[in-house]
Amino acid sequence: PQPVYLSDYQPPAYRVTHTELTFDLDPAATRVKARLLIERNDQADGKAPLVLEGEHLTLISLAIDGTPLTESEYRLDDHGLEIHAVPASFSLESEVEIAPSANTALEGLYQSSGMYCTQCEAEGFRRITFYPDRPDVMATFTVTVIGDAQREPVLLANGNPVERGELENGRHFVKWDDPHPKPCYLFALVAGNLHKVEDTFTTMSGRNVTLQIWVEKENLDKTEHAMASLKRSMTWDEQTYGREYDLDLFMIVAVNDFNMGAMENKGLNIFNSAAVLTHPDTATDAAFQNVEGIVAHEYFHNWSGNRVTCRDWFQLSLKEGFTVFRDQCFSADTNSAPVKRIEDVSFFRTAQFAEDAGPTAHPVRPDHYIEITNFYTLTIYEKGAEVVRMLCNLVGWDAFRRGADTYFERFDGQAVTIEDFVNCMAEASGEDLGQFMRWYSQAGTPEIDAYGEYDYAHSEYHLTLRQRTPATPGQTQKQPLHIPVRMGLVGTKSGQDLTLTLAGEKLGKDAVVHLRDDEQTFVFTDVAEAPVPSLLRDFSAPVKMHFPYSREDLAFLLTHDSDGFNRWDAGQRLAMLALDDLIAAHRNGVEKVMDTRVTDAFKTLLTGAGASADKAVLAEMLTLPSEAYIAEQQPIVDVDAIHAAREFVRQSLAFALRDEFMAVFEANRSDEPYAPTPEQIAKRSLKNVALGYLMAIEDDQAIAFCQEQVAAKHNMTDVRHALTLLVHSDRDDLSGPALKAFGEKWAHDPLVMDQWFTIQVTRPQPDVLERVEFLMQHPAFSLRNPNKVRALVGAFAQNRVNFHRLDGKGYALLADVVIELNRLNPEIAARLVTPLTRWQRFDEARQALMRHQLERIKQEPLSSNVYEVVAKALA
Ligand code: B3K
Ligand code: ZN
Repeated sequence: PQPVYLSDYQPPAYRVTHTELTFDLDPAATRVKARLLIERNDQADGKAPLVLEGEHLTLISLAIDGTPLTESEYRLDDHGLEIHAVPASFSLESEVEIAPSANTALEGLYQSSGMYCTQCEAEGFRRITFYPDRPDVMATFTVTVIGDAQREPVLLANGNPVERGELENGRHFVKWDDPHPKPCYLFALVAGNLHKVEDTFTTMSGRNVTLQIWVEKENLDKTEHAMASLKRSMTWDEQTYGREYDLDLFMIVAVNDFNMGAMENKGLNIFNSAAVLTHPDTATDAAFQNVEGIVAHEYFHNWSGNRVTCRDWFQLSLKEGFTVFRDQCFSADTNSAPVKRIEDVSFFRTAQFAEDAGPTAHPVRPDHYIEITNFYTLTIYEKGAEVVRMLCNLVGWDAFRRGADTYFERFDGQAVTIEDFVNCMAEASGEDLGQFMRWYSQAGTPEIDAYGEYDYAHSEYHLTLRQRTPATPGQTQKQPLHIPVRMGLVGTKSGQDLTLTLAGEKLGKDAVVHLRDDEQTFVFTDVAEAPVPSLLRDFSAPVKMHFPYSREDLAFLLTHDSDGFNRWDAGQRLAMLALDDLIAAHRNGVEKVMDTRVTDAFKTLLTGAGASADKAVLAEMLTLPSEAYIAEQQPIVDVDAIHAAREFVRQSLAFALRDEFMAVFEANRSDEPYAPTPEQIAKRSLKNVALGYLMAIEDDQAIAFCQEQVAAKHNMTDVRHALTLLVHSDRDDLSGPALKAFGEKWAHDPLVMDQWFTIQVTRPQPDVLERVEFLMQHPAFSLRNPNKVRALVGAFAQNRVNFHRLDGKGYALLADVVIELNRLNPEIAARLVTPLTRWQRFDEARQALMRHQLERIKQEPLSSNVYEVVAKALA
C-alpha cells in the first residue's frame, strides 16, 4: 500500500451540487441508485476525467444525462471508476448492488442485530455508491429508503422526512431531504425495528426542535440520561459559543456493533449503544459521564465539523481537537471542573505520551498516511484538544470566542484547513501565532527541564526553562515550540502565592510565562520569601515538566498550592518518588521500605485539612498513579517490579491507615436513590477508593462490605466496584459464586456482559490467560462485535502482569486475534495490535517475544490498516 501526502493535495476538478439516492434494502443484495448533479470547477482542465471512489460495489448500470455509458468510456477497478470525458455540467446516474449482511468491517452500510446502519467517516461512503469520497465535495442530499414494512418499520436518513408511502409486496418507503450541503462522510441511513423516546428543545431564537433517541425495545428505559445530556449540550453551545441547532429534527440511534463511540452524521447521530444507554442498575458513574461527554461531542460537531468541515483528512484535528476541547469544557462546566481536568490529564499523560513515544508517533496534523482510519488517535483528538486549549489560554477567552465566531461565519458551508482556524484566532487577538503552528507539524512530547534559584540578597527568584523534543520516526530535528507555562511561586513561610513581578511588570499571583527559545531564564523580582515554584498549572501545555523537587517541596505543594490540579500532581509526584525507590528495591532483591512521607500525606488528606476538600478531588488525590502511568516514567518497563511496588504502597497505606480509610468509607455510604449528580458521584468514588485500600489487605470487614455491596444491587457503580475488588483479591471462594451469579443475572444484557468480561481478565492472578481463552468461547462473546473484543481481548492486553507473561503466551494470544480480525474488521484489528507495537519499552526477552508476534502477523495477507501499524512497529 502507498502513502497519501498532504503536499499532494489538489482541489477537486468536479463538484457535486446535489445527490439523490434510492436504497432498496436487502441483506445480501441491496440496490443503491444514485443521481448526482455534477459541475466542473472553474479552475479545472476541461479534459479532466471524473474520478469516483468505489469499493466492494457491483456495478449494475451507469449513464450520463440518461445515456448509458459503454465500457470504453470508463475504467473500473477495485478502488473506483474513472470516466474519461464528461461535460461541464451533467447528471450521472448509477446503480450498484451491495451486501450489508456480509459487511463485517462495519464501514459503509452494514447490519447490526438485524438492523441496517451506516458508518461513512472517513472513507466508508465509497462502499455504498460510486462517489467523489472526499470531504471537500459538499452536496445537498435527497434520500429514499425502501424496506420491508414488517422487518424495517422505521426508515431513517439525514435531514427531514418529506414523503412516505406503501409499495407492493409489503414494502414501504420514506424520503428524506437534507438542505445543508455536506460531504458524503456525514451521510447516514438506519432501518429496522426501532422504538423512540421523544422530547423537544426550543432554540435561542425560539424554534422548536424534535429530539428523538431510537433504540431496540428493551432499551427504552435507558435513554433518559442521554436525552438530558443532549438538551444540556444544546443549551451550552448556545450560551458558550452562540451556536444554534439548524434542523427541525435531531436523532440519535443506538447500535450494538460499532467501531468507535459514535458518529456525528448530520441530524442523525449514530451511537455505539455503550455510548448512549444508561440505567442505574446497568451503567457505572463513569459510563454515565462518558455518555454525557459523547452526546455533547457529537452534538457540538454540528458546527465544529459539519457546518464547517475539513478540506482533507490531514486536517482531521481541525474538527476533532476543537470538538474534544468543546466537550471537555462542557463536562467541566457541568460537573467538577478540577476532577474533569485531572481525569483528562492523567489519561493523556498515560496514553498519548505513550503514543508520542512509540513507532506510530505523528503530528497533530500528519503529513502522510497509508490508512486514514489509523489516524483517529489520541494525538489527533486529545493532543489536538490540548493545542486548542493552549490557543484559548494564549489569546484569552474573549478573543477566542470572537475568533470562533469569525471561523463559523466566514467558513460556513466550506471545507477548510487548520490555518483557517488559527488565522481567525490570530486576527481576533492580534497575537503572532506563527511559532505556535509548530504544535501542529511536530510530533513527540516536549520535555522541559526547569531549575530555580532563590537569591536572598536581592529577593529574586531565577527560573530557567530548557525545552527539548525527542526525535520521532521521520522527524529527527525538532524546533523550539511556543509553550505557555502557567505558574505561581508559593512562599515557604506564608504558604501563599507570592505576587509575580517579571521585568518590572506585576503579573499577579498566577501568570503565564512564554517559553519560545531552547532555553530562557525568567527573573522574578520582589520575591519576599523563598518559594517553591508551582509549574504548568492546570497542565497548561502537553509537555513533561521536570523540576528537582524534594519530597518536602512536594508535601508542601500538596497542601498549599492554590491550583487544585497541581496539588493533585504534587501528590502524584511524591508517590512516584516512593514508587521509584520501591521498584529499584524489588529489582535488586532488597527489602521494601515504605516512605513515611507518603503515609503522612495520605493521613493529612484523610483526616486533616484535606478531608474537607471536594470529595471527588480527594478521591483522585488518594489514587496512586496507575501501573501504565508508572511504566511511562521508567526507562525500561519492568511490569512485575511496578506491580509489586504499587501493591506494596497500597498495602502499607492500608495497614497504617486502616481506621482512617474505614471512617471515610462509613461516612460516605448512602441509601439515597441513585442519581448521576456530581455530589453523589464524588461520594461514591471516595467511598470506593477507601474500600479498595481496605481490600488490598483483605480486611475481613472490607470483604463483608464488598459482599454486601455486590448483593445490595443498589447501582452498578457500587456493584461493579465491589465485585471487581473481590475478583481481584485472592478470595476465589467468594468471588467465584458472585461472578457466576452476576453472569447469569445479566446474560441478556450485552453492555453488562462486557463489564463481566473485563472484571475477570483484568485481575492480577496468573490464571487470566486461560480464562481469556475460555471466555472467548462463551456464548456472549463474538469477534464480530467490537465492544466484546475491547472488553475481553483489549482489556486483557491492558493487564500488565498477565499480558506480558514471560512465556510470551499473552502476546501470542493477541496476535492470533489480530490475525483473525484482520480479515473481519481491519479497523479494530489495527487498534488491537497497539500494545505489541510498544516493544521497545521492555526488556530484551520481552522485546524478542513481541517482535516475533509482529513478524508473524506481517507474514499474513494484511489489510492496509494492520499493515501500516505493523510495518511502522518493525521499521
Ligand atoms: N467523527 C467520528 C469518527 C469516526 C471514524 C471512524 N473510522 C467520531 C467522533 O469523533 O465524533
Ligand atoms: Zn469527533
